[in-house]
This record gives sequence, structure tokens and C-alpha cells, in this order.
Amino acid sequence: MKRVITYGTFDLLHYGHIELLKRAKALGDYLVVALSTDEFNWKSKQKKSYFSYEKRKQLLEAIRYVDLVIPEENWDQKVSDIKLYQIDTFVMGDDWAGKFDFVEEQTDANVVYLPRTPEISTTKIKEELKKK
Ligand code: C2G
Repeated sequence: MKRVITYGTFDLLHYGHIELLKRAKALGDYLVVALSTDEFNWKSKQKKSYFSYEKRKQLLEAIRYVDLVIPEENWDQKVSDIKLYQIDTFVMGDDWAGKFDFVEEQTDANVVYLPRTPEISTTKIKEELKKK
């Protein structure tokens, strides 16, 4: 059983997120999504998501590619998550390219950066809705 993990906020869930999750799942048989908590988002990313953690978790759990959702509470949990969940592949969109290469040095997992889906982002959705 090949196990994959990815991390993110996944606010205002959109097709860019779905394309990422679909490709991440295709790299294995079991996909864990570490979902940024509201506190982590605010404290560490100065982000305030539209949907709460619970709502974002509910949406992710409804996606066929997602097998487990866990909380992302800090920047430093990736190595321990990978060991705890026996992860083979760590996946992020390539806006993070290079940022998590340490995972390959500190665990047995390989790191894959997937091309982002162009033209869509949560920020863009928010900005365009403001113009309406
Ligand atoms: N993504 C994508 N294409 C888009 C938008 C997002 O492939 N058009 C990917 C991002 O690259 C990321 C995932 O979808 O891999 C989730 O995106 P965000 O919710 O924006 O994640 P982020 O806030 O970057 O948090 O520890 C890592 C952080 O938690 C990542």
C-alpha cells in the first residue's frame, strides 16, 4: 500500500485543489491530507480562511481521492507525520518547489512538486467576488 500525504488550507475548495488531490492520489493507494487549522493559518500564514477548519475538513472528506484528513498545526510536523502515517510520497504544488526538500533527507519518503493549476486560486475567487 503506497501512502501519500499533502498539506494545505483548501479554503473555498476549487478545481485547482481537486486537480492536486487527484494527481496526489494517483501516486499511491492512500492519501492523507494535513489540513491547516484556523489557528495555524492565522498564526503562521496570516491567512483567515472563509470556511472554518471543520467545514473545510467536511468538504475534503467528501472527495473520493481523500482517505484521511488530519490537522496541520505547525510547520514542523511533516517529518513526524510521515513517520507516524508511514508515508511513501510527500506531495505539494510547485509554488512550494524546493521548500520541503528536507523531508527527503530526514525520512524515507520522496518529495513530489506538482504543477499548479493555472488561472485559479482562493485569492482570485475572493478578489473577483468583491468586484461583483
Ligand atoms: N494548488 C494547485 N493549484 C491551484 C491552487 C492550489 O495545485 N490553482 C495546490 C497548492 O500548490 C497546494 C494545495 O493546492 O499544494 C493547497 O493549496 P493551499 O490551500 O493554498 O495551500 P497553502 O496555503 O499553500 O498551504 O505546509 C504547507 C501549507 O499548509 C500549504
